[in-house]
Amino acid sequence: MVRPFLRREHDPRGCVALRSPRTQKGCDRMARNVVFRSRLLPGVLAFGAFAAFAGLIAGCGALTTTSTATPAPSAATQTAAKTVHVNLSVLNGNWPQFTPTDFTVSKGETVVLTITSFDPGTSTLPANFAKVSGTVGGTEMINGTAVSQITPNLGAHTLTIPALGLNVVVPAVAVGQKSVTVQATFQVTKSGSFVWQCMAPCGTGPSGWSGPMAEKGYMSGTMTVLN
Ligand SMILES: [Cu+2]
Repeated sequence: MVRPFLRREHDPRGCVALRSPRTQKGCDRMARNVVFRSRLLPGVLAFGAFAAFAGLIAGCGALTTTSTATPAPSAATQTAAKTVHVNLSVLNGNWPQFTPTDFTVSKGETVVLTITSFDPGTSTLPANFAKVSGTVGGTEMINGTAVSQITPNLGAHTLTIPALGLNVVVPAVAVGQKSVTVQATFQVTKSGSFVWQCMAPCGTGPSGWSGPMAEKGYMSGTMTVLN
């Protein structure tokens, strides 16, 4: 296969005919180069074909891996990560007192707020603060029963954040009971510092707005919402 190729290219132009030692040496070198190229070329082509085929296989492999490597998180995981529980108590000392009064949640979370009150004292609620607002479904659970409002004169306290339209109502502990449990669920969609206040006149003085209603750490506090 090589020889006809050599003869056709070089012999008619005089390599064989001119045969001086110098030209013969050049002819021999040209012949070797042609032989080398003619042997090398099929190898190069074969390797190129192999590389292209291997690249194709690798490409297919990469494509398959990409399509299956990022599974979406399940809805259950997302919900679990966003729910947070906040537990407060209302103590019945000389002055009624929420504890703690300050708490922190994060923006985007669903807050399950549980308030356990030990206070049997009643404080008649202003009518608009006897209604639950700003919670999921506009209700709260009182001892396991969903309610949207209470009878104003059975109230004791509220946890009210005017800036968020949130009003959670805490009734007085019923006669014969040790405590009452209120559970309210709400979502926080804004970050920042939100002051809450009890809107029942549960303090001292003629208006009920002195004493614990006027001093920090009893009937008001701060909900911090981290971004
Ligand atoms: Cu109060």
